[in-house]
Amino acid sequence: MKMTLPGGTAEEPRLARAEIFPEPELPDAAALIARGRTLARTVTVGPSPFLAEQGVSCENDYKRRAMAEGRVMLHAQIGFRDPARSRRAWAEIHERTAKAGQAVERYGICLDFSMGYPPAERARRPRGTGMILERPEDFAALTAMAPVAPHFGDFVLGTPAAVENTAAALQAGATAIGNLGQFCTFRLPHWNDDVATTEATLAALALIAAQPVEVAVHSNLDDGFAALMTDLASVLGVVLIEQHIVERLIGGRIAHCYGHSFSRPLTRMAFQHALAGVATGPGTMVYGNTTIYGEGMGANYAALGSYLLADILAQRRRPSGHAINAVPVTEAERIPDIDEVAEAQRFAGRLIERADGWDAMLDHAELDATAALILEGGRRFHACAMAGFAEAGIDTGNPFEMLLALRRIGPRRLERLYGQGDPDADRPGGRRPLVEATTIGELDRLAEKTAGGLAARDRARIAAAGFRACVATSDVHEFGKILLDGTLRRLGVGLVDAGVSSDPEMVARAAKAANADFVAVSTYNGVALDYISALKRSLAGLGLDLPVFVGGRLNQIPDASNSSLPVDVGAELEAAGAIVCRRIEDMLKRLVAIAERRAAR
Ligand code: B12
Repeated sequence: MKMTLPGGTAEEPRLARAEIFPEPELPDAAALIARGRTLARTVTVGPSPFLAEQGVSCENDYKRRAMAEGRVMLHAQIGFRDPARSRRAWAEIHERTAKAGQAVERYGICLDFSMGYPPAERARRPRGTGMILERPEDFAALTAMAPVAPHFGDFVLGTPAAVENTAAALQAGATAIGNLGQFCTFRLPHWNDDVATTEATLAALALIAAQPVEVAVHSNLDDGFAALMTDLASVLGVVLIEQHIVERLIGGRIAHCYGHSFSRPLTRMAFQHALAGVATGPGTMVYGNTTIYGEGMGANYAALGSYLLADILAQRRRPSGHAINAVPVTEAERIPDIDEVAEAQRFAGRLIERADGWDAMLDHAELDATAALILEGGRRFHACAMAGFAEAGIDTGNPFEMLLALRRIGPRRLERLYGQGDPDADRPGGRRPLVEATTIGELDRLAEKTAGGLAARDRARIAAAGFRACVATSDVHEFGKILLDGTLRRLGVGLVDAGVSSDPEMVARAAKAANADFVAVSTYNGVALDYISALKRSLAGLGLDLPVFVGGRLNQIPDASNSSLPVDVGAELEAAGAIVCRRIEDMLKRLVAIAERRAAR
C-alpha cells in the first residue's frame, strides 16, 4: 500500500503557513484554554431529570452500561422555533414512547443558526427555522420536561456564541455538546470573523474539558467534512485529527456522529466498525440517512427501515454507544411535528425487536475487510496530514492553529492533499477512493443523467448560447449546487462559483465581475424569500437585471406564525421576480427558451 507522505499532488500544491495564516499574529491558545478553565470554576453540569433518574453523573456512563447490556439506544431530534412547543415535544415524545415500552433515551436539540451569533446581536441578525432559546433559563426549562438525555448538538460549539451557549447547555444538565463538525464548515450569514469563532470555540472546549464529570464533545462528521469527502478513509482520518485536538491538546473527550450521507448498508456498517476501532468513548448517535428521503411517505418508510436495520445490526455486532435515529418520513418536506417524531420512534422500537436473526445472514468477511480498509487508510491519512501540517509550519501542538487550519483548508483540499487513493483527475475528489463515500459520487452520476436527459437539440441550443452562470448557496447545504454545477458544466455552460453560504451582496458582485448571464441560488435554511429579495436589490444596485433561478427548500416561517412551522414561499418568490425551480429540469427548460430568444435576435 502506498503512503503519500506528506501530501500534495501535481494538481494540489503543498500547504504553506503564510497562505493559511496570513495574519502576523494569532491569539494565544494557552490564554483561551485558561479562560475556559477559569469559567469551569463557576459553570458546571447542572441537575437534570435524566441524570437523576438514571443515577449517573454523565450520559457516557449510562451509554457504557447500555453497551455492556447489549441494548440499542434511541435518539430523537427536536426543535421548533417556539420553545413552548419544544417543551411540549420533550414531554410528549417521552410519554408516548415510554407507554409503548421503548422510551427514547436522548434528544438532539436543533437550535436555530441565529443562536450562533453573540447574544447581544441576535435580534438584528437573520433567523432560520430552528429553536431560539433567549435566556440560559430557557435551556434548563426544556431539559426539565422529561428524563431524556439532552444533547445540544448544533450551533453551540463552533460559533461566535460558543462560550455562552456551552455554559447554558452545561447548566441545563447536558453532558453531550456539539458540534465540532459545524465549526469546520459552517458560516453564519454576514459573519466573516473566523478568528473570533475559533477563539470562542477553543475557550468553550476548555470549559467542557475542565468539568469534573465526563462531557462528550460531539462532532457530526456529516456537518463537517464527511459530506464533501469522497473516501471514507479520509473521513476516518478527520476523526483522528479531531481526536488529537480535543483529547490530546485540550484534555477533553470527543464523540463522533455519522450517518446523513451514508447510503450503502455495507459501508455504513463498515464505517461504524472502523470508528469503533479508534473511538476512546461512546459515540453520540448514528444519524438517519436523510439524503435518501424523497417526497413519498411510503418510499421514505422503506428508506427508514433500510438504514435503521443496518444501524441496529452494527450496534449488536460491535456496540459503539451510538443511539440510532429514526428520522420521521416527513423530514424531507419540513421540520417534523411531535406526532411524527413519536411515530418514527415506535417504528424503530419495533424494528429492534424484528432485527433478531438477521446477523447470521451478513457476509462478515466483506464487512470486516471494508472496515479494515477504512481504518488503515484513515490512519495513514491522519499521519500524512499531521506531517503535512508540520512541514507547512502549522504548529500541530497548538489547538488554535489546528482548528483554524482545518477550517481554512476545508474538506476538498484536505482530501486532495492527504487522501490515500491514487490521484485520478476524472474523479470528483481528484482521487480514486479506497472506500467510496456515497454522496458525491451519486451526485456526479445524477448530474450526468440530468444533462443526458435533455433532448440533443436542446443541449445544442444551450451550448451554442455560450451562457455564463453565477452559482451560489445561501447556507451550508451544498448538494443542490454540486448537482447544478455538474449538470450545467456538462451542458457547456460556463460557471462562476459565487461560493457556499454566500451573502446576497457577495453573489451580486460576483455576477457583475464575471459578466454572468444569470444567477442560480440553491437555498435550504428557511430564508429563501428574504435572501432573494436582498439579492434582487443588490443586483439592481449594481445596475443588473439578470434572471435569478432559485431552488432547494423554498420556505420560511411567517413572522406572524403561530404554528412555528415553515411554509412554502414559491408564489412570493415568483412575485419578487425569481424563477422558481422545484427541479433542475425546470431551469433547463427556461434556459432553452432564453437560448432560442438569443439565437433569434
Ligand atoms: C443533506 C442535508 C444536510 C447536510 C448538508 C450537507 C452539505 N454539505 O450539503 C447537513 C447535515 C450539513 C445539513 C445541515 C443542516 N440542515 Co439539512 N438537510 C439535508 C437534507 C437531508 C437533504 C438536502 C439536500 O442536499 N438534498 C440533495 C439535493 C440534490 O436534492 P433536493 O433537495 O431534492 O434538490 C432538488 C431540487 O430542489 C433542485 N435544486 C436544489 N437547489 C437548486 C437550485 C437551483 C437554482 C435549481 C434550478 C434547482 C435546485 O435540485 C435537486 C434535483 O432536482 C434535507 C432534508 C431532505 N431530505 O431534503 C435537510 C434540510 C434541508 N436541512 C434542514 C436543516 C434545518 C438543517 C440545519 C439547520 C440543521 C441544524 N440545526 O443543524 C443545518 C443547516 C445549518 C445552516 N447553516 O443553515 C431542514 C431545512 C428546514 C426548512 N427549511 O424547513 C431540512 C429540510 C431538514 C428538515 N426537515 O428539518 N443538512
